[in-house]
Amino acid sequence: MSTSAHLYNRARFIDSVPRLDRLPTGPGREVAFAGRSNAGKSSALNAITGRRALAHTGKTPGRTRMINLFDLGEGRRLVDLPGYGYARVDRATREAWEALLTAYLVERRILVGTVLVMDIRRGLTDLDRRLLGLVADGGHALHILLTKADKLKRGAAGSALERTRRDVEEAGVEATLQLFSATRAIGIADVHGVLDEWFGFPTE
Ligand SMILES: Nc1nc2c(ncn2[C@@H]2O[C@H](COP(=O)(O)OP(=O)(O)OP(=O)(O)O)[C@@H](O)[C@H]2O)c(=O)[nH]1
Ligand SMILES: [Mg+2]
Repeated sequence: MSTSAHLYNRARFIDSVPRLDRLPTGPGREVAFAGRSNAGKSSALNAITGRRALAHTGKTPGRTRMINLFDLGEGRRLVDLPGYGYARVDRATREAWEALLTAYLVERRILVGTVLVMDIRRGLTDLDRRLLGLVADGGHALHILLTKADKLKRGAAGSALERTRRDVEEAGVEATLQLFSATRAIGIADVHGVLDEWFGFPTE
């Protein structure tokens, strides 16, 4: 357990919004979770907050279609963004989710950092690269979770981490990276440390 685990455990669902103009107004700090559909964003949020049923997860990709907001108090929020790249919906729907996600990342003024969630067994896809570009252009801090690390042996997981680190560097983007698993609770204290800084929670 990290010392700040209790701060994330207080997370409470606020709202699901289909449009940016429905987001809460006023001062605050938001940290967004983005990534391919089915990468494990909602599961990561549940593991980070220690709340198993906070964000809806599922076997069917495309579970998260709106912007879901979770309150940590004092205007601090965790944000579950719709996944991108899900092929099995019609094009108009997919484009609408991707437009919502893009608009959030580009326009949200109180966004303090983005967590890109990637399935460790897949490399960076074109859409991931587009997202890296968006985040870099916006000047936001970026942290990458290589999740489902439980699916690989330790050596293979380490190689995947190094490969992704190189790819991100070659894309000219600054980011921190780590191994993660929602099911085995790997890397939770590390991600708490990153979020603590972004949210301005006291660290020792
Ligand atoms: N083995 C393993 N499976 C995981 C892990 N995280 C998520 N999964 C599984 O991956 C699937 C997708 O997880 P979600 O958390 O719903 O993924 P998501 O990125 O929120 O998906 P969308 O909302 O559709 O974009 C589910 O079947 C999860 O149980 C993990 O760390 N390890
Ligand atoms: Mg989801």
